[in-house]
Amino acid sequence: MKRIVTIQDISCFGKCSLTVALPVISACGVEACPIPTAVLSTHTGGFEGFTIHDLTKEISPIAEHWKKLNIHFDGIYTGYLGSAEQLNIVSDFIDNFKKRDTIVFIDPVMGDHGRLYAGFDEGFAEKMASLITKADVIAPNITEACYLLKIKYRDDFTDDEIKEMAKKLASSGAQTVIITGVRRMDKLGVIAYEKAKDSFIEYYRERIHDTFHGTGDVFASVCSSALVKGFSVEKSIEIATDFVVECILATAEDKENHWYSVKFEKCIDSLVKRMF
Ligand code: PXL
Repeated sequence: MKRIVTIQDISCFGKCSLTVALPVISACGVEACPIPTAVLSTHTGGFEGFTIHDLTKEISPIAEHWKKLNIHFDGIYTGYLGSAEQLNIVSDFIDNFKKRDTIVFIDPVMGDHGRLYAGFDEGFAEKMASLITKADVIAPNITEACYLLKIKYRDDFTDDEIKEMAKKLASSGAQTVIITGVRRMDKLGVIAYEKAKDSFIEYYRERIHDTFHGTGDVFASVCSSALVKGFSVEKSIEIATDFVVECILATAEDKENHWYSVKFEKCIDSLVKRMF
């Protein structure tokens, strides 16, 4: 069985980061080992008065213990990281644990819809741009791609402009750049660039005119698991996008009560069927 270490926060209510990654990676048939970087009462996307307890100091001791145990990871998947210090520690973690057959998948979680999430700034984005040079695969949304490249965000980038962004990001390191959240009239999907093939992948599904938190984490959890299991980039993107759409469809009718994330639990059975 393949094994992924996933490094991100645990937001106890709100279904994102680790509360998505752990069940979804497991459903894909991949062993999931979490390193929680912070404990929050909820995610930061719409709840007032959330609590946060930083766990930066725990990361290196966990890594040192694992090093002594000689634990091997087929995948290193990082999500929401809260500080420049955490980016440095994660960079060291990659140096210590990346073997020739390890896929490093970095989701540079920083913002969406043209804005950074609470607590992030341009300085953090600059440091994230340096961390992604160590990735095999990165999966920024368009906002994050803009911050990584220091480009002004627009909501009307053409396909060619997005392809150019993907190619530029790949030139700094990652073999595969998957730009998520590409919106077209009635479609939503991804544009990806595979450096080794010098070719693009575009995959679209119907666009549901609602936005939900946590869908980036759902996408990254499925996509990283599929890649680690040996699915092609194209197939991994397809399975991950289809699953996100299914989760959104399963949630949309109850958006009032379930505005904080998607009901991915309702769709786990179909994910399992795709992954085995
Ligand atoms: O889904 C990304 C994410 C992860 N973790 C925390 C967040 C968010 C997005 O808002 O607030 C704490």
